[in-house]
Amino acid sequence: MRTQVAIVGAGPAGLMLAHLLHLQGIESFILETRSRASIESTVRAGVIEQSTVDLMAATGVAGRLLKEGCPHHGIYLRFDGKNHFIDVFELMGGKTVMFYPQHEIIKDLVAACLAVGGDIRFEAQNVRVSDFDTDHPKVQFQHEGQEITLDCDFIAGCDGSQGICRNTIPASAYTIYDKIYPFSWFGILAEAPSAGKLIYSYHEKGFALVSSRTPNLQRMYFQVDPNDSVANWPDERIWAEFYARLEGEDGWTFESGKIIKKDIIGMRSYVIEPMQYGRMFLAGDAAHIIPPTGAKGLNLAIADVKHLADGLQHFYATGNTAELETYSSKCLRRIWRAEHFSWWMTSMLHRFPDDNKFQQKLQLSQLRYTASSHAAAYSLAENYAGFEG
Ligand code: RFL
Ligand code: PHB
Repeated sequence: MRTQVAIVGAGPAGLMLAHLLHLQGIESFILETRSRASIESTVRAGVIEQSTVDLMAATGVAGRLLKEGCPHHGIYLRFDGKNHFIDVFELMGGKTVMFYPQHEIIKDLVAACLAVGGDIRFEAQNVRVSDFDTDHPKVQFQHEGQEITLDCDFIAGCDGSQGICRNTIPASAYTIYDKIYPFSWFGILAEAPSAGKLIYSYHEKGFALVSSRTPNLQRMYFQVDPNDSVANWPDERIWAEFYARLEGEDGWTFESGKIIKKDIIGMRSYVIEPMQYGRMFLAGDAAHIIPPTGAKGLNLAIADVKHLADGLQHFYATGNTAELETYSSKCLRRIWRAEHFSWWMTSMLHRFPDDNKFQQKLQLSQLRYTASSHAAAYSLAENYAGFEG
């Protein structure tokens, strides 16, 4: 079999790349290890930047997002027993973020791809990439009991943080920059009326986050020890922890409900440089991981594949690889800004095991400054809404 661009992974990066390439008349083929039902139901991101919304709208896949997504004018920082609003919409002159679940984006992009005859092989097994240091890369895999070899011009490694593409690049060809944080997030999905607010809470018992998915589905997180396990947290203990960390003098409160999902999410920063080797390009979580405090991962994945699609389009129009050669450096500017912002938010809002009272005073001072200074609030808003350059 043969295609122009073989895409490994049907996450936001792989699916959006296939969509952008299709619009340029470039053929692609997606391989995905999981089933369609599984990728269309896995709960992950929720906060979508304006630039992602705009790109989806400009390329005709934002119909449901614009109808069902929920624009958020800003975020609340909760400390000193009160909510402090950072009005992202006002500060950014109308630019803001939208709430729309990642798995709904996946559904929209899978549907768009299949509607134009795109090829997605779900439940592909034993996926291997090779020969990307030549002009004739290959992807081999098994599908429905058959061994298949796919010849292509380029490979896009969009296979997420646990994928195989990154690990096939010779170790001498890249540098890894990483950081592991000394805590994880305990996440829940609960059938409870949404608080209608996105609240990042700093508390002496540790960080908590109130988010939502739909008007009747609340997504919430709190910081736990990285060695903690879901089994240690019966529902009553979870709600008691949320109420303790979100208490305040302002009377703000939220409703508990039936918990339908619990998970523990590691907190890590990770960047590989460069994000390309020969004719293989890494995009999204395959190339970088961001702690979710900044709500950036999906948005970066979409920004990466826009650059990649532009480079490929230039190549197919001119036969020249100049644009493709700048892929990595173009992506990395935005990635490092997001890495810094997510690290900054994480550092300001979490309890660190080795923190002393001095550190905690600094965190509180930073929070008070951010909530009361126009310049500091503007900086948070600019990064939260998505800073491109
Ligand atoms: P994905 O989504 O992991 O997709 C990779 C796909 O590749 C498949 N795969 C393979 N396929 C073929 N062969 C192989 N060998 C393969 N190995 C893996 C996988 O099955 C999968 O389908 O990566 P992608 O496309 O780069 O997208 C990245 C985003 O998913 C991720 O950055 C976001 O979810 C991060 N994130 C958030 N990002 C935001 O922009 N806004 C948010 O509000 C936000 N909240 C979050 C988040 C991530 C979270 N977790 C769970 C880490 C909240 C959380 C809790
Ligand atoms: C979410 O809704 O899952 C969410 C929101 C904001 C974040 C991270 C995750 O910073």
